Amino acid sequence: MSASAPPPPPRAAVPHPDETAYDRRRLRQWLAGEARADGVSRRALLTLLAATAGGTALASPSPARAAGTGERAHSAAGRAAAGDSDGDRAGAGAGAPIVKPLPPEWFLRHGTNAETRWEALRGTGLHTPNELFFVRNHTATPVLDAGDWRLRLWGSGLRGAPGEDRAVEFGYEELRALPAVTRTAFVECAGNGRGYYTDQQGETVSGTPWKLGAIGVARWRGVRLADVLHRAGLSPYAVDVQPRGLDAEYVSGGEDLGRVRRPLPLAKALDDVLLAYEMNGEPLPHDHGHPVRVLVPSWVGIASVKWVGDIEVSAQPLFSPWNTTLYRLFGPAHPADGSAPLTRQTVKSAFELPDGAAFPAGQRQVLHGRSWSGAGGITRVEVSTDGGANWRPARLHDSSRAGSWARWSLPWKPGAPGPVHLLARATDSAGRTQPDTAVPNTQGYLFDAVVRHPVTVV
Ligand SMILES: Nc1nc2c(c(=O)[nH]1)N[C@H]1C(S)=C(S)[C@@H](COP(=O)(O)O)O[C@H]1N2
Ligand SMILES: [Mo]
Repeated sequence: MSASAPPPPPRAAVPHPDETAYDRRRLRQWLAGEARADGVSRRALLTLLAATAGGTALASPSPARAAGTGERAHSAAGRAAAGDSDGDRAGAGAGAPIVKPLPPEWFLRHGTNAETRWEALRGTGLHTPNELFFVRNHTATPVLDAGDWRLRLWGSGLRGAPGEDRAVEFGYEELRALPAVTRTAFVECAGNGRGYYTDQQGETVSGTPWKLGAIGVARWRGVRLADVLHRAGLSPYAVDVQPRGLDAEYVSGGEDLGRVRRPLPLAKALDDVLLAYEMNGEPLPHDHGHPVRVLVPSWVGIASVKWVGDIEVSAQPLFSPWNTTLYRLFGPAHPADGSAPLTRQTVKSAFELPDGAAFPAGQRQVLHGRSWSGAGGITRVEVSTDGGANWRPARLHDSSRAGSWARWSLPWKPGAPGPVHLLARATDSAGRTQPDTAVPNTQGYLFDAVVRHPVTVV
């Protein structure tokens, strides 16, 4: 085995260029009074605008639609700089935030959230069993009845006479009667790996200090959002689609941000997004969005709104706290006033081992792990069993598949007793390789660096 070439220098986790351009256009439209931003302060939007080319020319903006609906006194931009928290406690609800059992040998607890332990995935297949799947709740799981559930589509992006109430409803059975599709996809929190910004890089970041367990891969079954939008009467003027959850309003730092909602550009909504009602062959479990959730393949988990109750289809661009002050990159390495909203996930790798796993010296082992990316399938994984000095290619057990992970393995005969770090470094079909260091951001999103996994040879 030989030392491989040094990995490429660290670079910012850059959002998709199309999304950057789209975001700028939307912000300029807001400035011209052509966009709605309920629940987002003018100040927060102006801060974002300052980063765009057109932003500087505009001293005295007057967003036509801000009054009445959205203009609450949020100091959201300031909060963004300080970093909002992925780990805030539930603002509402006295019961347990998560319904399913969370045995400590399977999960690490973080407030209203639960992270899957990687050692618990050893021996599981491509799909993460529902019982083991991580849970990320802004507040608490609402226990909903599919029989009472309705999905309401509404807004200026649906066809209808002016002044007419443009709204269409679907019941659960109506949705299930539409053509079904099945697809394997991960849901991964934008903050997955956040804890390593601190542990490996000494950065202070806000939010839940996830290790690498805020990801799961499932086989989702549901209907294409595109089919539902077309049935609802999509107008040629629609630009944004904003699903909203039925869970409680999210209160962060004393401010009520409203119910979880985040606009999707129409192009993505029409591409590969599902309204999922089954997960791994079972009705969607309560904690994962029962009866129906949005599933946005390859994008950050926040896009996959659980317990979806309504979808605004808008002819105007939309903003929410979840694509303005949250889920953008802030900090010195990023545009002065924040990146475009996060979309695709980064490349990561994890060993199916507990931290501090012990291996007998001189005994042949097989190390197992998985790698994944939001930009394509995994084409190559290299592993180092000596702290990064030497690298060997791992054997890939799954073919390269966008939106999923690839399992891999590598034989290892541990040498002399003592502590050692295991490292895995993946490359995806878009040519992205995990760097040694992730470019930090205040809220600790999109970690992508190689993780140094501590084990002991005994
Ligand atoms: N309604 C609603 N949808 C939501 C959330 C939430 O708190 N409420 N959390 C989001 C986030 S941040 C993530 S990472 C994923 C987590 O999905 P899971 O809990 O099924 O793993 O759901 C997303 N959808
Ligand atoms: Mo998340």
